[in-house]
Amino acid sequence: MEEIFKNSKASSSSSSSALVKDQEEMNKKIEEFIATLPVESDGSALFYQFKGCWYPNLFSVLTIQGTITADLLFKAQDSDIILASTPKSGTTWLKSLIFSIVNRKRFPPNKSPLLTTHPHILIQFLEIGHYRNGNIPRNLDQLPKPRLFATHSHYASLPRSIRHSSCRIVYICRNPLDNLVSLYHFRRSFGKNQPEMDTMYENYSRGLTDFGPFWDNILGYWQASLDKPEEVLFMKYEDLKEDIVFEMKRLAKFLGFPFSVEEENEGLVEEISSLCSFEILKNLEVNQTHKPYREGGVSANAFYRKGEVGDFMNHLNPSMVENLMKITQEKFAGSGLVFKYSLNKLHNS
Ligand code: PPS
Repeated sequence: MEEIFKNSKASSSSSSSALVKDQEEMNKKIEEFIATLPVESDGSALFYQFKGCWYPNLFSVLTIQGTITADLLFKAQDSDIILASTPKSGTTWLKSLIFSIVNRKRFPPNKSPLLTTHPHILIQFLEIGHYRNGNIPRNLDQLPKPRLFATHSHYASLPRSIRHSSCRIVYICRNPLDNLVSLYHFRRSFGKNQPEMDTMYENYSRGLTDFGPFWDNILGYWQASLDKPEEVLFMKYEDLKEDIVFEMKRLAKFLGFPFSVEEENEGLVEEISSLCSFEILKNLEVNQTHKPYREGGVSANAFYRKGEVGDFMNHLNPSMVENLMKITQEKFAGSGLVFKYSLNKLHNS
């Protein structure tokens, strides 16, 4: 794979026609490389396996193409903030929170761009957004600092410059049962011909899911958060649901934007948490529409469904629940990682 860009000048050429030609050449090489990778269908979409991660091929967006391009060309800055997540684990929520915390001096909650802009536009993914389909963005240097990016990649597959910089990474994940159910509904919002729950469950259990295996995605960041706690913050959807104020303060401190005593006394933490709450965001016009949140993207409202812990009980049968919890327990054995499956009960997983 390293050979792909060896002689490429795509990131440094000066004339635009040369850039386009370089980009086309790179994309061709990447496409040829992708054709050599293991590929599987989940009954509806194709998935390519690269460095142990299953990359979905959705909406003609070759996610893996974006991943490889970002790996080779993205130049991280130490002040960057990277939001990483397993899909359907609270990414949209955390995008809203991080954007609001970091930009609170520029945008107080009542003037927040979140009121009129989808969170996925305010913080874009590297592989699915900026670099999707092998696009090479030219304007990332002009983004306000700290620059905010998102990714679903495994820790080991993050763009190399992120791994070699000291930018801050915030990771969020969620218990696998609610995660699977959320993913199931998300896929149904794509239209007909999506896998039924039985099929999704089978695929999920053997690791074939967006940016899966689910457990590997989590364990990479979990280990990184133990090794480098000042650079990687590990968060869980259930913890945010349980105590948003505590989690927001933890997040803000980690990001280098701690809330001052005055801000706390003024109720700013609660104001931001309220702005970013499921009830408020879901009901904003910008998030209610069926229209794609960006060209070629998913419907804006597909990112807001129920927003609860424990909804799996309404969708998975007892044997699915038991089996997924057992797999999770085995995969996380010895790691110290546990998930909450309801907000009152703590299961060892
Ligand atoms: S994605 O596609 O990876 O960006 O999806 P992601 O945002 O990670 O996950 C979507 C689920 O998160 C719920 N959601 C929220 N929960 C609480 N608060 C807020 N503000 C919020 N915004 C989105 C969303 O409803 C999905 O969960 P389910 O269980 O399907 O409702």
